[in-house]
Amino acid sequence: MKEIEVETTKRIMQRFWQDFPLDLDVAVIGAGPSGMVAAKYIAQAGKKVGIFERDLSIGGGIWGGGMLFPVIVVQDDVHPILRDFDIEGRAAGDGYCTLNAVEFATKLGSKAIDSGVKFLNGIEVEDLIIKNDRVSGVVINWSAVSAAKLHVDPLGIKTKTVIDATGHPCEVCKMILKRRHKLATKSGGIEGERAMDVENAEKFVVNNVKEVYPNLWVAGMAVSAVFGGPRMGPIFGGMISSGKRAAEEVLKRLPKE
Ligand code: 48F
Repeated sequence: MKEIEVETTKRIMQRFWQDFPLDLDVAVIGAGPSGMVAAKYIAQAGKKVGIFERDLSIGGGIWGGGMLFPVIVVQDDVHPILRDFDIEGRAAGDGYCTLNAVEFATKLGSKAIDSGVKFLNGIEVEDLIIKNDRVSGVVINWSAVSAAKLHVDPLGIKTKTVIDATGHPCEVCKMILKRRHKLATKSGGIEGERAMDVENAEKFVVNNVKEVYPNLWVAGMAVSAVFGGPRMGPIFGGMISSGKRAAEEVLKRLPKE
């Protein structure tokens, strides 16, 4: 007779291992709005995509809306993206609409899953694998290990491309500098975010989606931090447009099957 306790353990281990990617086309770091949008469009094109998220929950900066009011504002021109994720915006008729933060976070996640994205939550990217001056993988560990300050060696995953969607801290780009390489920015380093200026910030995060180091792209708020754009607050049209642009650019560069 099967013992349910052991069966549960076995099934969790087996299923986790079945789904766990050792070799990705694209590793997206950060399951905020820009990362989830980028991941969905790339997976939809048939590529193998994993999102590594340090927290147990997806959504990044979405949940808190503006100052904990769980409402998000987007511009009307992102309706095509909202439709791809089945998200209902409430239009005001003046170029802007509001979204429920919970609906926004959960539908970005569920539609990305439906497109084939593997979410690897509770896992932190702590370093990069760099060979011949190109990123060729990510170094991962359980977030619980760093939270508990345990000395545990990480594991490595192979990937053709990495997207830094870690938001304001632009953590993946900082890893390039930590390993004494330069970024494709004016100074070769992180330019740092400027003061809030919503209109310019929204354009900046879309227009500056770039490959900042061979095989490393930046999307979302990390774009502003790395290239010196303004901050913006809880208006998210730029975030999802930046994710979509990152997907389009990365897809142009990935080998065709
Ligand atoms: O911050 P976040 O939501 O990034 P985003 O897509 O969106 C920014 C907006 O939320 C908001 C804004 C818009 O107006 O200003 O801030 O640019 O999501 C980033 C995610 O990355 C995770 C982090 O937990 C968060 O969920 N993250 C950060 N560093 C790592 C990481 C890491 N080293 N490994 C794994 N996950």
